[in-house]
Amino acid sequence: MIQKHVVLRALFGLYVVAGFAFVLTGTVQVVSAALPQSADQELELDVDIIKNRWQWDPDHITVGEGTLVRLNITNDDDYDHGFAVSEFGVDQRLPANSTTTVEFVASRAGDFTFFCSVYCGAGHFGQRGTLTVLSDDSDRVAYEDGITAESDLPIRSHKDSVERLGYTIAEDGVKEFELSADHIMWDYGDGHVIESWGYNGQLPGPEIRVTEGDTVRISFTNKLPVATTVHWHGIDLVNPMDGVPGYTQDPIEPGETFVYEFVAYPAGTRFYHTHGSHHGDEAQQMDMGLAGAFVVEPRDYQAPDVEKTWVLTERIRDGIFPINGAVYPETDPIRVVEGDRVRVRMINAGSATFHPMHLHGHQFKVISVDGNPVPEAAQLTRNTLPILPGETYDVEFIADNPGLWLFHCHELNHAAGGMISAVIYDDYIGGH
Ligand SMILES: [Cu+2]
Repeated sequence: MIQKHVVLRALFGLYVVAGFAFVLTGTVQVVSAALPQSADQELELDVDIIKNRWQWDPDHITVGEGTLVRLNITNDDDYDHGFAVSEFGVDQRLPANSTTTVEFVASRAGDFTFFCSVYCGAGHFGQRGTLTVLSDDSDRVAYEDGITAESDLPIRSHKDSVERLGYTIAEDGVKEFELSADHIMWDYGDGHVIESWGYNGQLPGPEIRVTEGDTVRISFTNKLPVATTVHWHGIDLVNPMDGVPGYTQDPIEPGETFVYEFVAYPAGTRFYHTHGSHHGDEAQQMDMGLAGAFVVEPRDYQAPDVEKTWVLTERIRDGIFPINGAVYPETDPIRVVEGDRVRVRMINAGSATFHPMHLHGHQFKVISVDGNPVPEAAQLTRNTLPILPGETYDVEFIADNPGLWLFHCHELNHAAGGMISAVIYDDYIGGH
């Protein structure tokens, strides 16, 4: 597991800049800009960039508020990176094959993203980590101390997941759902168990499926150690229910419940996902698992013979690209019989990368884009379809070529990271 926590809250007494001298040796550079007058704690930490993987190690650093943070960052890549934390005005180039020291004071509490600020290739946009700055007096300190040992969290996998979220019909006819965001350890099925945040304790969250025009009431409880929100992606709802922190609502604090109520419109493959506690942490919350499908069926819905919903997500720092919370070969295949009409609803709920989804042995028609039906004359016939973050596509094909056929992401690093499923014909005997 790459994710590590480094917690330091020791008191070092008054730190005075003038009292320090830095030794310059070899490729170590010292950045002395923006040194503080004083800080009551300090943390010196070695950070590595894992070679050719666009990952920080550690990728989660926890410090107390007011700490002078000194990071000795080693970049063994043959290309430059950068280290930036926008909120603290830190942006430092990290030249290739060298160690650079970056200093700043973590002057206020919260979760902050540190990221690569120099474009460096394929993994650039995923090269992120989290700096958690704990305020000394918050309840969160005690809470985080309690869960820093990751083994305290329940370990779950796609085998524990429910496919669809059940509901009750209230006296006023509204469909009522209970949703929570939970802190768990998630097993993607490849032996790696990763600290995650999931709706109702699973990745992705359970599919919510309703009929167009239904009024839905979703009682959401935040059981995370951080504030969050829920956004209903692609639904034309009333503005106060849109789930954007600081814009349509206050962030939902740990332990709080917020009730979302809206009319499900228009029909189509939509999804729900965190919008973070502010604009800066949405990506982190998404990639830790806070997304699920929201399918609105039209009133006259004619279900195909076989229907699948795939939520495509990413844990870039861990090299994991799951389908419905599992990596190949743990992913569920699509089981068909010859002649079936098969619909796959694909949702890219990752924060950064696109997925050219490719089906072997068949052509499919793209029947919906972002949930909205494509007129028949305009439906493209394809076998590979790129899906950008935030997009959804419904594709349909006729099972007319018996066999065992892969259906996978053709960004082959993603395939290697698990984004592979298959179409399997019942009774087919053959192959290797
Ligand atoms: Cu991909």
